[in-house]
Amino acid sequence: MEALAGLTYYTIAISVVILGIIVIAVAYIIIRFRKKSGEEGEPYQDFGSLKLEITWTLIPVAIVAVLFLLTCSTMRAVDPPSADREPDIIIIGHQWWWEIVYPESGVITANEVHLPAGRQLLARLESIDVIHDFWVPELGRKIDLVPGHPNYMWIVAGEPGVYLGACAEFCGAQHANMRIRVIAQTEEEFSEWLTRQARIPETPSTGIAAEGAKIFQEIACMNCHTIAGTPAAARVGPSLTYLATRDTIGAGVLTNTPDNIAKWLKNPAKYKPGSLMPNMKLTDEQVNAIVAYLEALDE
Ligand code: HEC
Ligand SMILES: [Cu+2]
Repeated sequence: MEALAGLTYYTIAISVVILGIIVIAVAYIIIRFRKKSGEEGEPYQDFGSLKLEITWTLIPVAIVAVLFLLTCSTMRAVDPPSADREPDIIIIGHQWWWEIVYPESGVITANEVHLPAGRQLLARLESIDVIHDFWVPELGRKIDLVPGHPNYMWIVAGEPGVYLGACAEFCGAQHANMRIRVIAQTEEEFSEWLTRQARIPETPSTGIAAEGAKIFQEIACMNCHTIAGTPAAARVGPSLTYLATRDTIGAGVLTNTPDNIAKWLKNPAKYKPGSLMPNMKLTDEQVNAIVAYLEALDE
C-alpha cells in the first residue's frame, strides 16, 4: 500500500504543479495581452515558434518518462516473484467464505488471516468455485482469486491491529457477506496463535460435549467440515477445529458466541440466505451438544 500510495502522491504532486503553471500562465496572458482602450480590431498574432514547440513537446515527454519510471518501480515493489518459492499463506475463496492455510505448519482456519505485524508474507490466492477478490483497503493491493490460476501478492500489516476487508468481485447471493478480518499480531502472539492452532485437540470423552462429538460424526457434518484428530477432514465448509478462537462466524454475519453458533446451526439460511451450509434440521438437544463439543475443542 505504501508503494501504491507513494505513486499516487507523486502523480498528484506533478499534476498540481502543472495545473498551477497553467492557471498562472492563463491569468497572466489574459491580463497582459488584453485589449487596451483605444485599440482597434484583433490583437497582434504571432505564428510558428520552433523553440516553443520543442519546449512544449520535451517537457511532457520528460514528465511521462518520470511517471513511467515511478510506475515501473512501484510494480516491482508490489508484484511478488510468483512461483519461485512456497507461499507463507494460501487464501482460498469459497462461496461465501475464505479458507486460510499456513502450509508450513499445516494450520487451516477460516475468514481470519493472522499475520505477524511488520513481516512481509507471500500469499497465494486461489478459488475453488468462481472468481472472488481479496481486498483489505488498508493493506492496499486488491487481487482476484481465479479458479485454476493462482495469483500471488505480498501481504504486510505495519502495526498490530484488526484490518477489515471484503470480497470485491461479485460472486453470487452472499457476496456481500464474505468479509475478511486480518488480525496483525506481535511476533510472539502470532507464533503462540499458530502453535495453538497446529495442536490436535482432544475429543471430549464425557458429558454433553462427548455427546456432541458423537452427533457430529454420525450426521453429515463431516461430509463438509474438518476437525483435526477426527475422521472429519472435508473442506467444503470452514475448518471447525478451533472455531471457538475466531471472532465471527459465517464470514462476518454473526459474532462468535455459543448462542450465535446455536442459532447458525438451527438455520444458517436465516443469517446467510443461499448459504451452502444446509439446514440440518437439528433438535435443540443436538444443537446444544454440538455447541458444547465445538467449544470444548479449545480447552
Ligand atoms: C453440505 C455441506 C455442509 C454440511 C453437511 C454442514 N455444513 Fe456447516 N458449513 C458449510 C459451509 C459451506 C459453511 C460456510 C457458510 C458460509 O459462511 O457461507 C458452513 C459453516 C458452518 C459453521 C460456521 C463456521 C464459520 O467459521 O463460519 C459451523 C459452526 C458449521 N458449519 C457447523 C456444522 C455442523 C455442526 C454440521 C452438522 C450438523 C454442519 N456444519 C454441516 C457446509 C456444510
Ligand atoms: Cu467472493
